[in-house]
Amino acid sequence: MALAQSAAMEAGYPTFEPDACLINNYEPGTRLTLHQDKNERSFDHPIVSVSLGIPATFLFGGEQRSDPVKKIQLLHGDVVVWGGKDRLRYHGISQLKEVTHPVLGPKRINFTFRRAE
Ligand code: MD6
Ligand code: FE
Repeated sequence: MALAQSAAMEAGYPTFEPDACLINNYEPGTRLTLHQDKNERSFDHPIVSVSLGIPATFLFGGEQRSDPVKKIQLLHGDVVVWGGKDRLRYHGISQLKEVTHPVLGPKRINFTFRRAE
């Protein structure tokens, strides 16, 4: 929570008060297809994503699923914040490689902090 709030602060969202955290557990070979995070009541708050374990390629697209995507390598401990005009951009995770992390093993854990209510 403290990490999420300090990352949000640094990214320009000083009033972010998350009330939910989704935890995704990924194994090698799994992926997360392009999607928008739209289950929250308001899109005025950012999403803060914390990644642990094996590397992943984050796909950051546009407002349409068919828009081109930017590929961003996420390593253990990386934090991504998106909000404001970028809050509803399509995003996803490419298929994870068959690798092992020295602490977590063959696994990636992602936390996304949100304001759901
Ligand atoms: C990630 N996660 O794993 C990005 N979205 O880096 C997400 O985009 C996500 O983990 C909706 C629900 C859970 C998630
Ligand atoms: Fe998402």
